[in-house]
Amino acid sequence: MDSSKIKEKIGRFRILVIGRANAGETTILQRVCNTRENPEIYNSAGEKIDPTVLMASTERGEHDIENEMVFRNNPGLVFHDSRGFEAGGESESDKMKAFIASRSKESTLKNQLHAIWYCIPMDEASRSFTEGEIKFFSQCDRIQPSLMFD
Ligand SMILES: Nc1nc2c(ncn2[C@@H]2O[C@H](COP(=O)(O)OP(=O)(O)OP(=O)(O)O)[C@@H](O)[C@H]2O)c(=O)[nH]1
Ligand SMILES: [Mg+2]
Repeated sequence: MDSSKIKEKIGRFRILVIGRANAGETTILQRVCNTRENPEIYNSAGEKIDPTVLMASTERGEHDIENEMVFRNNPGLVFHDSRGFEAGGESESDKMKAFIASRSKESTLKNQLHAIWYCIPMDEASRSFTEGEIKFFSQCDRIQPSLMFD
C-alpha cells in the first residue's frame, strides 16, 4: 500500500499527547503545527466546544481525553490531551489507560490512535520520572495495548 492510500484510509492522523500539567504540551503542538493559535476543540460527537466554557475547565486543570483538538491551519492532525501519571492523579491515568485500550479495539483505522507522545519536562525543578511512569514504560514495550489494561 503506498502512502497516499494509507493516508486516505486513516483520514486524519490521530495523536494522544500525555503530560503533566504545564509540561508544555500545547506549546509543543503549536510548534509542530507551526501556529500561535489555540486549537479548536470538538467533543466526541464532533460538536465544537465553546472556547469560553473550555477556558474555565482548563484553568481548573481539567482535560477531557475524548475531546479532539485541531489547529485550523493543520486539519490533518487531531490531538487528544491527557494528564500522565501524577501523584494523586489515579483517576486521570485510569481514564487514559481506558482510552488507549478502547481506541486500540476500534475497528476502523480512522478512529484508532496512530501515535502517542509522552511529554517529560526536562527542567531541573521537576522530578524526572514518577513511579507510575516507570511502571507504565516497563510494561508497554512488551504488552499489546489491548491486553495491557484489561
Ligand atoms: N521555560 C519553558 N517554558 C515553556 C516551555 N514550553 C512551554 N512553556 C511555558 O509553560 C507554560 C505552559 O505551557 P502549555 O503549553 O500551556 O502547557 P500545557 O502542558 O499544555 O498546560 P496544560 O494544558 O494547562 O496542562 C506556558 O506559559 C508556556 O509559555 C519550554 O520549553 N520552556
Ligand atoms: Mg495544554
